Amino acid sequence: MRTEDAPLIRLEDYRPSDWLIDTVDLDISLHPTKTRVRSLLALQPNPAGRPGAPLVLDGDELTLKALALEGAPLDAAAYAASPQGLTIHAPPQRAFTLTIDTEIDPSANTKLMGLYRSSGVYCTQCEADGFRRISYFLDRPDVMSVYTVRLEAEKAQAPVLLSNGNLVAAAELPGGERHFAVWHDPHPKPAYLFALVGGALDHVRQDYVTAEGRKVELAVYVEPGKAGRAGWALDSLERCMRWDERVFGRNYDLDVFNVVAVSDFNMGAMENKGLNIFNDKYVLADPQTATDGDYASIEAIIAHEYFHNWTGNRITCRDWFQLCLKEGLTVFRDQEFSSDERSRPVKRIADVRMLRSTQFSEDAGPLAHPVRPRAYKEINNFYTPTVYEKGAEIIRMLKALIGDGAFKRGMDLYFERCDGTAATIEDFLACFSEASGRDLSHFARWYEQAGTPTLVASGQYDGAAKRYTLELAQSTPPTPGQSEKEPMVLPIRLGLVGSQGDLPLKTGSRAYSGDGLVILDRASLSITFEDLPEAPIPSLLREFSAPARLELDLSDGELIRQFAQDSDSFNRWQALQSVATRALTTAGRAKAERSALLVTARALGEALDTFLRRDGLADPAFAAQVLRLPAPADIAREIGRDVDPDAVFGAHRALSVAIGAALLPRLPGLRDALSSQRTFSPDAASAGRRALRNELLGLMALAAPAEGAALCEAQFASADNLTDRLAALAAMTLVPGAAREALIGRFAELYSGEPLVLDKWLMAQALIPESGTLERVKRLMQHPAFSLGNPNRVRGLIGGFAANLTQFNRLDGAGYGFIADIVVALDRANPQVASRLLGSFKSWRMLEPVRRRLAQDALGLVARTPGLSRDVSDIAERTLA
Ligand code: B3K
Ligand code: ZN
Repeated sequence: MRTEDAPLIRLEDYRPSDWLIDTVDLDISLHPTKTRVRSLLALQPNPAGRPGAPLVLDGDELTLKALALEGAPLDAAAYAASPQGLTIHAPPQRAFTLTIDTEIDPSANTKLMGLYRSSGVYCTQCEADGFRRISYFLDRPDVMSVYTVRLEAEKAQAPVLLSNGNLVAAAELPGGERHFAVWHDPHPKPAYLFALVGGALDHVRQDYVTAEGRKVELAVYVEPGKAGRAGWALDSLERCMRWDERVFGRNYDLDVFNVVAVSDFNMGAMENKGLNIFNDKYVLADPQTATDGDYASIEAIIAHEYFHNWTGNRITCRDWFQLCLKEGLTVFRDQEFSSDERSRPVKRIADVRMLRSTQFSEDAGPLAHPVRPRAYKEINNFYTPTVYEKGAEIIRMLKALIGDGAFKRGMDLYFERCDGTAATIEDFLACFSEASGRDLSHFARWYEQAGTPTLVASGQYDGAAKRYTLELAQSTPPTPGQSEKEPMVLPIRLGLVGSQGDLPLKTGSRAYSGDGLVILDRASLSITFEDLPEAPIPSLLREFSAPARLELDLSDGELIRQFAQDSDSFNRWQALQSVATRALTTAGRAKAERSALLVTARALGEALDTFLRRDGLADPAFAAQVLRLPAPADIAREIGRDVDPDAVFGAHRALSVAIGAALLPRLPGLRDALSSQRTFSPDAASAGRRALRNELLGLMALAAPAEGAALCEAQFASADNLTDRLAALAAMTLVPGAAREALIGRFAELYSGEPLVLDKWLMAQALIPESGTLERVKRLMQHPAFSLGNPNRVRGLIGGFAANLTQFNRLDGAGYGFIADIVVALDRANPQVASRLLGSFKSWRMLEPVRRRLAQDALGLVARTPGLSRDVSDIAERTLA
C-alpha cells in the first residue's frame, strides 16, 4: 500500500476499543515453514466502546485455517477474512470465546516483524504492530490480556522454548522427538509485549532476590558456544535491578527474567514482558570482541529494557501517540543509571553529543515532529531521536523545574495510580502537577511543539553599581506543519564565573527560583544580579539543563577562561566546543577564513596543552571528551544553509591538524603515562584511560602521519583488547597508503569468524573521507562478511557510508544514487531497515544548491518506485514535502 493510500491516523480520532480480550490461550507448534498457531480469545464488549459494534481484528499477511465461536465453526456468511483482517459481523453482545487457527512461515519472514527465524532460532518482534502477523487480534496497546502460551517443537531443532511470564509445565511428547512448554504471564499486557523464542541456545544464569524478597531466576541465552560472552549482560542486569529498587523503589514481579540474543534484529532490543529479546550486538561482550563503547551500550540497553518492566509494561501507552510516555521516561531512567554507574559529567556530555547529532538534526529538517506526534501513517517511523532523546530531556527538565523531592513524589504517584493501565501524557503530568502543586500546562508544550528553541543571551556589567544584567530571549524556528511557535518553559541552570570561581547569585527576580536555576517561560526576560565585585562570565544551561541552542556572545578568551574556571564540568567542555564551533562555522562557510582558523587553533592548542599538563590525567574520560572537536556534521548543522560539506570537512581537518601539531611534543609522553600494564578491565576508569590514549593517537596520525601510522601498527600488534585495536585501525584510516591497506587486511584476518567485529571493520572503511570510498564500499558488499539480509551488516557498511559527510554528499550525486538504490532493493525484504536508511537524507535541504538538487532527484527516484512499503514511502514523501 502506498502512503497516499494509507490512512493518516490521528490522535484526535482516538476512541476506546469496542471489544476487550481478557485472556489469550496460544498453542503454537513451531515449524520452519508451516508454524501452526491456535489462539483462544476470551472476549467481552467494552463498556466504553460502541454497543453492537462488529468485531474487527487486525491481521497482516495471515492465512486463516479455521474459526470457531464457543467451539462451533462459524458460518461463512458470519465473518470476512483476508490476510489483513478478520471481521465477525454480528458477534454476541456478551462475553464469548473465539478460536482462530492460522498458519505462518517464519523462514519467509524477512521483515523481521512477527515470528521469524534468525540463524535457526525462532523469535518474535511484535512492537509496534507485529502480533497481527502471528494471529488475528485487537493489536492495539490499550487492549491488555492475560496470556497462557503452549509451545511445541522438535526437540533437536528447538531444545529451548521460552515465552513471557513463568514456566508452568514442560515435557517430552510420546515418541521423544517432540516436546512442549507452557508459560503463563499473570500480568495483563498488550499484544506488542508478547514474545516467544525456540532454538538451540546456551545460557548463563544467576539467582536474584528482590528487595521485597521475591526469588528470581535471571538468565541470558546466546548462540551455542557464546556463553563466555554473556557475563557482562548478566552482571549489568543484576546491577540495574538493584538500582531500580534503590532509586525508583521498583521491584521485579515474576519468577523468571530471560534475555535472549539473536543475530538478525531490526533495532537494539525489545522489552517483552519477562523475555527481553536483544540484537546480539547489545549482549555479547568480551575484551577481544567488544569495545569499551560496546560494554557501555550493553549496560545501558540491558537497563533500558529492564526498566521498561515498570515504565512501559506495568504502565503502558493508551495509543502509539503516547510512545514517549514509555520511551522518553525509560531513556531518562537508563541515562541516570549509567550516570550513577560511571561518570555523570562524561555521560551527560556523551548524551548531549548524541542528542545534538541525531535529534537537533531531525528537528532542523523535514522529518521534524513533536515529541508527541499528532498524526502518522506508519508508526514504526516514529521511533525517533525526538521521541526517545528529546522525550528524555523533557523528563530531565521536569525534574529540574519541580525539584528532586516533588519529582520523586510524582513518580511514586504515577506508579501507584497508573499501574496496570494504558496511560497518556496527561495522566503522567497530572501526577507531577499534584505532587508539586504546580500548573504544568505551559510546560506540556514541550510535547506538542517541534523544533529546537534558540536561547539568545547577552550580559552587561555595571562596574560602578556592581551590577550585572542578563538579557535572555527565546524563539523556536518553524517546522513542517507548525509555523507559529509559542515560548517554551526553559529551565536554565546558571552560574556567574569570576576569577576565583563562582560568584554568589543575588537577585530579586521572580524568574530566579534559587539554587542557580532561572525559569524562562516567556519570549524574553532581563535579570539583574547585585553585589558583584567583578565582571562575571555567565555560565548558562549548566548540565545542559534544556535542549536548546545557546547563542551567547563571549570572546574566545572569555570562553577559554570559562573552560579553566567554571565549576560545571559540562560547561567547561562546552566552552571549548563553542570556541571550535565558531571558528569552524566561519571557516566552513567561506574557505578564505582559514587564517582566522589558525589563530583559534593556536589559542585552543595552548588551552589544551595547559589542561593536559595540569589535570589531563586526573580524569582521562573527561579529557578525551575535551580533546574531541564537534563533528563535521555538527558544524554543517550549525551553518544550516547552503552547506558545502567539502568546505566544512576541510576546515575541520585543518583545525584538527593544527591542534595536533600544537600538542605534538606532549603526545608521546602522555600516551606512555596512560599505558596500562594491568590486565584488561572494562570499568569506566580503565575505559577512560583508553579513550584519552586513543584520542591522542588520532591527533598524532593527523599531525604527524608517518609517526602516527607507525604507532598505529605498534598498538595494533600489542593490544590485548578490541578497543585499542579498533582505535588503531580508525586512526590508520586517516593515513592513506599501503600500510593502511595492510592493516585493514590484518584486521579482517584476525576477526574472520566474528561478524560483529567485522561490522566495525566495514564501518571504519565506509567512513574514510576519500573519493575512492564509494568504490570500496561497493567492493565490500561482495565480501563474505557482508549480507544485505542482516540489519547489523547493513547498518555497519551502508549506514556507515551514509554517515560519511563528504562521500555520501559527493558532488557528482553518486553517493545519493547508491543509497537510493539500496533503499529500494532493501525495501522488498525489510521495509523498516530500508526506511531507516532513507532517513540519511533528512538534512538535504541545508545543502548548497547543486547537491540539494542531486539529493532531491535521488529522493524523487525512490518516491516514484512502484510497490514501495508504507515505511519507505512515508519517509520519502515527508522528506520531500
Ligand atoms: N520498544 C522497543 C522498540 C520497538 C521498535 C518498533 N519498531 C525497544 C525499546 O525502545 O526499548
Ligand atoms: Zn525503549
